[in-house]
Amino acid sequence: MKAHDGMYIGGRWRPAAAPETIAVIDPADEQVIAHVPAGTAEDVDAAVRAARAAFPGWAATPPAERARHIAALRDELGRRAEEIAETVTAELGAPPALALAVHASLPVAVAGSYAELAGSYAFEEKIGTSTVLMEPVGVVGAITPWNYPLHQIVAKVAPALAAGCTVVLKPAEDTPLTAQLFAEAVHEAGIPAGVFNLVTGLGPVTGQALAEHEGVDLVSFTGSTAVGRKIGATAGGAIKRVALELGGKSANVILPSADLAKAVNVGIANVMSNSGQTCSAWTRMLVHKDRYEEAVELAAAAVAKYVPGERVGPLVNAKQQERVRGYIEKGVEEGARLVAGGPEAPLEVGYYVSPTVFADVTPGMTIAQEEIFGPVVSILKYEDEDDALAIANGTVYGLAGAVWAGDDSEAVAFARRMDTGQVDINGGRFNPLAPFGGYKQSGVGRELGPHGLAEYLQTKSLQF
Ligand code: TXE
Repeated sequence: MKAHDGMYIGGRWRPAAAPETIAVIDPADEQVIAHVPAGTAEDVDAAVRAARAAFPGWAATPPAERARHIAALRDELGRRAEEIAETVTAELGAPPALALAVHASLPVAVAGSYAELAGSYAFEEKIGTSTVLMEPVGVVGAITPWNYPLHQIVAKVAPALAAGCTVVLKPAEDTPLTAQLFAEAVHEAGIPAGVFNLVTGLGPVTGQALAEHEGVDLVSFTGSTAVGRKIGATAGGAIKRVALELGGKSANVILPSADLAKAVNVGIANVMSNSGQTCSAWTRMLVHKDRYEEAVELAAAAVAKYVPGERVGPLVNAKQQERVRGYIEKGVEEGARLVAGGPEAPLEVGYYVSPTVFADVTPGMTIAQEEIFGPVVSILKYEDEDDALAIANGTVYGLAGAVWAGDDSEAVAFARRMDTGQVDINGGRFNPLAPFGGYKQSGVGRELGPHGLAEYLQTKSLQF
């Protein structure tokens, strides 16, 4: 697979400071497909300097012109959709249809939304006798995960650029090729040198150097809660702005009046998509006791359609495969009833995990509390609405969720009581303008839409 052997810094591909490389592996066949440079603190420093140098010019560029640049980037990403999809399939293992329909397309929609917002956002407002200016925070250090390689990048870079910030990106070590394609698109779009910079490398080396760099004004991180906590502490110590998008354990609450078959089928599809490697996945299905067995049967039938190697891809790497299989073993050990799947790998080659459904899961079990990040659904039973709410809110996370009921207003009444950042009502629909982010330990700050743009701004009041 095509790969750059340098870093994209200051508008060109430059040799890395050290000769070490990272092997990129296709998780479907475990073969090495490329190598990219393993960045050091020296590379990070060069990238941050380039971003700092470009900041005054980009911040002073009129928003309408920044909008034109982001529109050019959107067009470039759209033009490269097939190449992007193939790359995501190669390094993440996403089935080709999903790679094209979601991994390559979603970022085009998000970039498009920021091309519009950059031009229409009120960067200045009157409050009483004062004028309040919304100014870019400065240099952004973006650290992204591998689960939606391009979406995670665009969800940070597009709003940062719209706000007038410049960026240094450290993408996940599992999926650096998509990040290199993104850098090529930035270049082709004619975005000025230094506004966007890319340093590939390992989390504890390159990522940490970026988070700690004193030339970075804001760190935007998406990944595990453990690393997020560390980055939050570092940023807090330096009085640096931070945005954290972390894990989830979202509840899919099916109220008694809901269309059960639809709620269960969509619920299973939601978790199976991307092999369960989605932070907002509805991994806990909550069903009323009177309809419980019916729901379990529907879930078992629904999951049978998700065949590993066809509709369901592998997990991203061997570590994640082991981790998810470990959770499945834990579920069995703690007494949950396995109704589909199990810990055995379904295919001999590739980091596959069997699509798995557990019934008789109780709220205190490990599989009902911790983020599994694989194709595993836990079905829990509730007595009444208050019990359902206590279960839904009873984890340290609060990222997303769903409520199904006979009508939207009943579902909305329940959703208002949920401690979570996003709730899909009777199925929901993706809206690139709606804020996305966590309550509780699911994170700090919001991505997407105007709320996502506001993360990259600081305010100045002019007093008259
Ligand atoms: O995440 P890491 P991992 C969750 C999910 C998954 C678990 C582990 O539960 O099973 O995390 O995944 C960089 N300083 N999510 O190990 O390590 C790293 O290089 C600075 C949820 O892959 O958090 C990568 O770019 N950066 C999730 C990014 O952090 C560091 C998406 C994420 O990797 C670093 C992914 C350090 N010390 C995993 N250590 C979501 N919220 O969508 C690592 N990194």
